[in-house]
Amino acid sequence: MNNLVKISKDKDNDVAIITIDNPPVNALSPGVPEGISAAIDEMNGDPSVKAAVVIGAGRTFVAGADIKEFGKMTAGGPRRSLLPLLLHIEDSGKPVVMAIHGNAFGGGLELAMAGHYRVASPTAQVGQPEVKLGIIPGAGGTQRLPRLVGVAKAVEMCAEGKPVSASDAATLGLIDRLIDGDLLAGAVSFAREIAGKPAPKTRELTEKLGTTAESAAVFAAARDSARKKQRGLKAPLAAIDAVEAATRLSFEEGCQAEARLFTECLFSDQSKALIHVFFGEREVAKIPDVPKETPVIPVNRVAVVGSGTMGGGIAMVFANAGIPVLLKDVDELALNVGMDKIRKNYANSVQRGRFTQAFVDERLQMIKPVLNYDAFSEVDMVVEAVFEGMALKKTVFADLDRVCRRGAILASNTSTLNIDEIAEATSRPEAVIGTHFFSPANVMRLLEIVRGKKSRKEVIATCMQLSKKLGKIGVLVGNCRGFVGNRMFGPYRREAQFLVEEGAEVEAVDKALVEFGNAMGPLATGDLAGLDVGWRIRKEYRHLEKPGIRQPFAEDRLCEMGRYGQKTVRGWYRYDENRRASVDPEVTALVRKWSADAGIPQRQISPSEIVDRCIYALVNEGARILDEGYALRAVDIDIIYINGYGFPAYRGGPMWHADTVGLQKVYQRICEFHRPHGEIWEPAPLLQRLAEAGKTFADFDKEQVAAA
Ligand code: T1G
Repeated sequence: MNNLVKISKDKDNDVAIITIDNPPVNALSPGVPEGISAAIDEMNGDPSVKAAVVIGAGRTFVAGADIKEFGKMTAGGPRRSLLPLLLHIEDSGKPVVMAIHGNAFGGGLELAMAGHYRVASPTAQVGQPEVKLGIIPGAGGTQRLPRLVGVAKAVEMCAEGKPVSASDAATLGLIDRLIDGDLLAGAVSFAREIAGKPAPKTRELTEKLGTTAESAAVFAAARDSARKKQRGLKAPLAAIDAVEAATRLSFEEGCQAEARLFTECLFSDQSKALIHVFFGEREVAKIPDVPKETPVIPVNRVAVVGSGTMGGGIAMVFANAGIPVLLKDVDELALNVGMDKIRKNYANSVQRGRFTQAFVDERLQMIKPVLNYDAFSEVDMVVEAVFEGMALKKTVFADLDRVCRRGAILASNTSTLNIDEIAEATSRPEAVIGTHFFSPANVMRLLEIVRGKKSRKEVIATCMQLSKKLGKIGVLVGNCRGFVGNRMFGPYRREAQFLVEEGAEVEAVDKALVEFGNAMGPLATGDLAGLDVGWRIRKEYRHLEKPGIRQPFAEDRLCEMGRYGQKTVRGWYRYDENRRASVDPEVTALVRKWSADAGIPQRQISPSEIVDRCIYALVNEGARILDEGYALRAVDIDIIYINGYGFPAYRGGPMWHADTVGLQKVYQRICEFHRPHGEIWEPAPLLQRLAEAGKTFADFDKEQVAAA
C-alpha cells in the first residue's frame, strides 16, 4: 500500500486539512508518520495556508503506534520514526490543531500533544495505555504530558493507563476546546481563530513541572500504589521513573531517559506476554466455522431462572447493558433474598463510585422479579442459573421449551454439566447453549460459551457478539466435563492438595502461587468459592474415578467436618468477621495425621516445585484439551485463565507461560513428575509432539489458523 494514501490532504480556504486514514483505528503504521510529516511540509510551503488541522478518518483519531509492528522492532522502536515527526510538527512555522474524536491513545495522544492546540468531541477519550502492553509511552509522552496536565495527573495517566474523558482533559488543560456537532468544521474555525498567533510548543512549557522535590510525595505514593494494585508489573514503575525524569532533566535528556526505560520494557517477557493478551482478547472472537457475517438473533429482552448468587449477578449484567430482565425464582422468599442481594451489590457500586445512583435506579427498574413463566414467551433469551444438579436443570429446560417462543435462545449457566444432555430435555437442542459466567458474575470479565453438538451457528454468533455488549470476553469452548476452565482447574487444585498432603504448609502453597503472580492461591480460592461445591461434584462423579489412581483426600475430609471455607468461617484457613484469613494449626495437624494414616511420607517442598506442579498441571491438561478440540487455540485457554481464574496477564496465560519457559523444559519437568506420580502426570501427547519438534503452543495456533 502506498504510504501517502494513508494521509489525505485538503484545504478549507486558508486552513489545510490533514486526514489520517489507516483503518481500523488509524494506528501509526509505517508510512503514516512519514505521510503526516510530508503534509506538514506542504502546508508550511503553501503561502495561502495559515494553519492546519489534523484529524482521523472513520471512528477514531489515532489509537497509538501499530502494535503489530512491535515484534519487528529493534532498539529504539517506534520512537525512531515518531519523535522526529513530533518535533517537526511542534517546530512547524504555522500552527497545527489536532482534532480528536473517538480515541487518542498512546502514540495518538503523543501526536496530539506535539500539536500546538487540541480540540475534541465531548465523547472523545485520551490516554497513555501503554502499561497495559507492558511498555511505557515511547514518543515523548512522559515528557510532554506533565507539561500540559501537571506531574500528579501525568503520573496517574502513564502508570495506570486509564483513559480520560475529553471534558476532564479540557479541565486539565490538555484539550483547548470541546466541539459539539461537526468536529472538522469546529476545528477549522478554531484554527482560523488562532492563526497568526504565537503557537505554543508543548516541550517548552515548564510552569506545571515544578521540581522533583515538590513532587517527591506524588512519586512515592504512585510507586506504592503501583506495587500494590499492579503487583509484579514492571512498566508502571518505569513510567513513574520516566515522568520523574521530566522534573529533573531537560526535555531532550528526559526523552533519552524515557527511551532507555521504553526499550527495557519493550524487550521484556512481560511486554511480549501482554501484547499476546491484547491480540488474544481479539482473536478469541474469531470462530473458524462461524464467520462474522453469520446472522445474529436480536436480544432485547431476557429472562434469568434462579435468583441466587449467580442468577442475581447475571441479571445485573444484562440490566447494566441496558437489556430488561425477568428474574424468576420458585417462591417469594427466595426472590426477596435475591433482589436484596442485587440492591446491596448496586449500593456497594455506588459507594465505590463505579455507578451513579441515577444509573442504579434505572437498572433496578429493568430487573423484574417474577414467580412464574407467564411473560417468558416475550423474551429473546433465557439464562438458567439454578442449583447445579442435572435433574433440576432438565426440568427447567423442559419448562422453557414449553413456554418460550421459537427462535429464543435457551442458555445454561452450568459450570460442569453436559450441555447436550440438558438440551435433550427440549425439542429444540439447536437453540441450547452454555453461557458459563464466573462469580461474581457482575464483576468477572470472562464468559465461557459452551457449544453443544446441535447449537446453531446463529446462536453461537449471537452469544459471542452479546458477550462484548455485556462487557465480557466471550470464549467458545467444547462440551467436555468442566469445559475448559474448570477442567484444567481440577488438576491444578489436585496438586495443591497433594502438596499439602506431602508436607507443604497450606500457606506456603498459596504464597508460592501468589508470588508467581496469581491473584489468590489455590487453597484460599477454594475457601472463597466454597469447598463444598467441588466436594458435591466429586461425590456425583465418584463412580467415574479410576481405581488405583491417587485422589486428594484432605479437602473432602475438611468438608465432612463442615469446614466449607469462608461461608463456614473455617476451611483451609480460619476467617474473622471481615473474612480475613489466618493460618489454622488445627488443619495442619489434621492433614499430618491423615497423611500418616495414608502412609504418605512427609518432606520439605520448595516454592519452585509447588509452582511447577500446579502450573504445569494446568498446562498439561490444557494441551489435552487442545488435542481433543475442546478449545480452538492455546490463546483461548490463556484468555480464559487470565479473565476467569486470576492468572497473571503479564505471564500471558498458562500456555504462553509454558512457551516462554520452553516446552522442552516443561515437558522434561512433567516427565519428572510422571515417574513418581504415575498416570495423572502422563505428558499430554500434543505437549510431547511440540516439545520434540522444538515448537510452541503459539506455533500450534498458527497451524490451526492456517488449517481452518
Ligand atoms: N495497533 C495495531 N492494531 C490495533 C491497535 C494498535 N494500536 N489498536 C487496535 N488494533 C486492531 C485490533 O487488533 C483489532 O484488529 C482492530 O484494530 C479493532 O480493535 C509510541 C508505543 C482503540 C480502544 O494500547 O485499546 O502507542 O481483531 O477490536 O473494541 O508511545 O483497540 O479486527 O484484526 O480493539 O473498538 C498504545 C490499543 C499503543 C490502544 C478500540 N495504544 N487499542 O477498541 O476495537 S503503544 C493502545 C485499543 C504506543 C507509543 C506507544 C482498542 C481501541 P482485528 P478493537 P475496539
